[in-house]
Amino acid sequence: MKNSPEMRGPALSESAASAHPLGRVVMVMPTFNEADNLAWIVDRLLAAQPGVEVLVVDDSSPDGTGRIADELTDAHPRVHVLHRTAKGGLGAAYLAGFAWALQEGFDVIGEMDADGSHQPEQLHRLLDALGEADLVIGSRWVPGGSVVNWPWQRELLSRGGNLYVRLLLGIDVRDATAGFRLYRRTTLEKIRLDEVRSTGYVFQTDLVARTLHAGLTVREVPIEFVERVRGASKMSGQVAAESLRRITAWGLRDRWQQLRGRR
Ligand SMILES: Nc1nc2c(ncn2[C@@H]2O[C@H](COP(=O)(O)OP(=O)(O)O)[C@@H](O)[C@H]2O)c(=O)[nH]1
Ligand SMILES: [Mg+2]
Repeated sequence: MKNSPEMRGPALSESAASAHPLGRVVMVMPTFNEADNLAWIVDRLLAAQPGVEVLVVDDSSPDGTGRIADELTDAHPRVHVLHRTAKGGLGAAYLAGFAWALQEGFDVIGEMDADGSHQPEQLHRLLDALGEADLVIGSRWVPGGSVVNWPWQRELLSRGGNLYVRLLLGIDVRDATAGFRLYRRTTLEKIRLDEVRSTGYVFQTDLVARTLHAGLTVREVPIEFVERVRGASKMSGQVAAESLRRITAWGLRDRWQQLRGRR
């Protein structure tokens, strides 16, 4: 069945205009079962960044997250929501959110989790860096970056995953899997989003690689990533398997093209 989104929220003309020199900014926030976190994180974001708007992309969460998002849109003109009909993965949710944001004319389109891991109070670090970049990543693995409350297995998975990405794809990004980001609208227009097939968390790596391949500039700024205290992670074996499969395939394709280019 097609996962057709349904929109709710005030008309954009009623929305507060962004005061940011880069133009209108929207943070796309995918949610699946984040009822205990959503209002808390959205309120923090609205307080930390007056002018920035929020698009919640909810995949019909059974715990009522979508209803909470509706209440937030009714209460705040800067909050919008896109309801999808089934859980389709993080990447699919972002693609739907980006399509909406591009159509609505936003100049800066961001990503952040709804579980509190990405702190709205640190978003200014990313905004400040976007003046000299086409994509800014809030990074755990550059000097000054950190992770709070991760078990060693999870840290190993993230560090190991990033090392694998760097080795196979040959890209010099320390935290290619991170999901606290800002894209210029022009970046998303250049990287052929219609060709993206990644549905899960590998979407993040996919988009960094596409940005670099397009000759655009990626900057990493340090952030403190705080592991969620409420609700459960949606990371799964299936999500990890898609990452491994796609990154390996991209790496092999690149090497093959290199070899053919040498002949
Ligand atoms: N709409 C949507 N959101 C998702 C999906 N999977 C994860 N998310 C959201 O993506 C963000 C990151 O997921 P999380 O479970 O915290 O991953 P972790 O931080 O890697 O453990 C959270 O806001 C989740 O609610 C999905 O399939 N659809
Ligand atoms: Mg999380």
